[in-house]
Amino acid sequence: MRIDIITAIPKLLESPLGHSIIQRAREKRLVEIHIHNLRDYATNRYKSIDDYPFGGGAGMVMSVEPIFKVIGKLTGERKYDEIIYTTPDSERFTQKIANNLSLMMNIIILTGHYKGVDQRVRDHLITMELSIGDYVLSGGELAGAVITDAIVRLLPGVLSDETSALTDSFQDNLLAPPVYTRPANFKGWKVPEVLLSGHAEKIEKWRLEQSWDRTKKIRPDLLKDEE
Ligand code: 6GU
Repeated sequence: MRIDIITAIPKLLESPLGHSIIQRAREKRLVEIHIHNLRDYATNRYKSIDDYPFGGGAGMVMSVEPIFKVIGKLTGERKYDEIIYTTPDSERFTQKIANNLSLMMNIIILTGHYKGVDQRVRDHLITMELSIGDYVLSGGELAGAVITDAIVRLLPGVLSDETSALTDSFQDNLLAPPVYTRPANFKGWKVPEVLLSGHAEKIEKWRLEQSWDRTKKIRPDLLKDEE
């Protein structure tokens, strides 16, 4: 899979996508992640990528020209399955969407910044808009990193234990059960007896119960919408 990320602040994405599991996936060539600096595509002599909003109002608006230029260059090189724009006023990103995107060959993620992007970008260039939750970030860059991370860890071979992505919270609309490691007794804080029993069936049953109880208590909404 290939992911092209277009951003005004490349540094905000390079670090989160340059370490640990995602970095190893890149080194193993399981994914290609290319980060493009929008400023390199500025068309005027001031190298600006934003401007004042028509009609007045606070904040700057990301201009259509540089975005058109970089997306045009990329789509001229290969076909893209989705061209995504990160913005809080859009559909909520979920595990289901991550699963779907992880099956694609090539995607572009345009990360929003400033007061927003010229609406013509959204109308004519973007195929999908995603928000990562009901709160406002100072920019869409971190949202782009979150979405990329959630996709890449699902790609075959990225996680060492093939089943571990399948047992994540949300994959079956249940929160994950608690986990423990040594020591079995730390200052009197004991690990549940069943986990030390070696009885695989009982352990599985306990984990499922824990998942259910935690979901009912913390996220009952997940039990309702079986999407
Ligand atoms: Cl995608 N962008 C911004 N700026 N804030 C957000 C978001 C995106 N998703 C949740 N909050």
